[in-house]
Amino acid sequence: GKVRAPTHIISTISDDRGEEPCYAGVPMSTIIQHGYGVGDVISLLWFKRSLPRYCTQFIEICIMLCADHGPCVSGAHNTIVTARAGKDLVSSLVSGLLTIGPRFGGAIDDAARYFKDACDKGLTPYEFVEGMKKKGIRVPGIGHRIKSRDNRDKRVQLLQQYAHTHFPSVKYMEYAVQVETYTLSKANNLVLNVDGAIGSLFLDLLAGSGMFSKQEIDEIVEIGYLNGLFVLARSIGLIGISSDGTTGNAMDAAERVGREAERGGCPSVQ
Ligand code: Q5B
Repeated sequence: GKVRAPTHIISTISDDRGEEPCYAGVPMSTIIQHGYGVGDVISLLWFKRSLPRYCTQFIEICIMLCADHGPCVSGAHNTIVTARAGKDLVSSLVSGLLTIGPRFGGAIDDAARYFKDACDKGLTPYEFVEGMKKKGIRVPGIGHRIKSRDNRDKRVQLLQQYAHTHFPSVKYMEYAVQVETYTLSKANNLVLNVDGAIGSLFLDLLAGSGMFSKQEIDEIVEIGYLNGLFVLARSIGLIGISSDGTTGNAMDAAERVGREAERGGCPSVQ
């Protein structure tokens, strides 16, 4: 058969030089024979190691819970507009993905960074939150447009329940909850949001699994992998609405009316 041109790039993650591709040294056939899931594949390709099942299941839960959140959020809005304008799936998808950032879905890495720094330094929630305010920085992982003290985010509760049952320690998540208790004393919607829950719990996963050295944890938090969980997850929902968007079905009428009412009006995408 054809021989591939020699590569100029060496990957320490994927290797297709043998009979079958390997992910971090694990052959495809092993992945299938052992019944690995997408969480196992992510742990091999992003973290270059096999993680315990409770960790890979946590990764899968994050992806399932963040796959979609209705048509009113920035990403869905852009994807629907682009699809309705007649663009192809990839264009519609990326137009939505490009809205992911510090205010929408892309606060996981910063939540992990700031919660870790504050918790490791032993700052009280008051010291942490007021210190952030002085610097003019919103606390990443705190606040939501429609979720509040009386309308909790089910995703956050499900992640917390899973971690309480399966994680050896939830030290960082408990710190984030203490921060939330303080921010809720300032405003009703300053809840721990899904980005903050994932960011703090991923710190607990990294610290508690025994699979990462302290230096590796610092590197992972510094480099910033974790927003990738939201990007990957939300791509699932955006692909769904971009395929449906051309026919206009993406804006489910009941959901649109419901969220318009909750938000006091949202952009109408027809
Ligand atoms: N204030 C999320 O803002 C939002 C504060 C705060 C201190 C805070 C805001 C924020 C940090 C970033 C973050 C992830 C933009 C959110 C997500 C995925 C999603 C989305 C969905 C999905 C909401 C009003 C007043 C102002 C602010 C103060 C607000 N947040 N102070 N720390 N963190 N959070 N992002 O409601 O005195 O009037 O100037 O940036 O974690 O994206 O479903 O929608 O799955 O798709 O628009 O769940 O909280 O409020 O910006 O008008 O602020 O509250 O300083 O005070 P809002 P704003 P003042 S999860």
